[in-house]
Amino acid sequence: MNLTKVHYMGNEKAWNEIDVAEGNDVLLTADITFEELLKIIGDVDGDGEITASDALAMRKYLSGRTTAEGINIDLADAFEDGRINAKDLLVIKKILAQ
Ligand SMILES: [Ca+2]
Ligand SMILES: [Ca+2]
Repeated sequence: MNLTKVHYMGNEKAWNEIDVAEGNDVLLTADITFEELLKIIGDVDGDGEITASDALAMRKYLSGRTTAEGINIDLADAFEDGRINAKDLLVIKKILAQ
């Protein structure tokens, strides 16, 4: 198999979490380009959709159990006032309740 270019729909972090099975070693040396998942405001954990785990990640951040590096800080400002606080969690909860 002569696989040299791979286009992966996801970020590098997600790619690195994939276990490459035996015989697919070519994937380890291929030239990989990454396609970032759609950026959705409120997608705090950055998996491409808004779920209960985003509200959880937000709660952890607000309570100090997660640092800004642990979440997708650019997408956490759901209330869009430039600050990350309880209002953003409220917006995420409203989205989840829809
Ligand atoms: Ca998410
Ligand atoms: Ca905010």
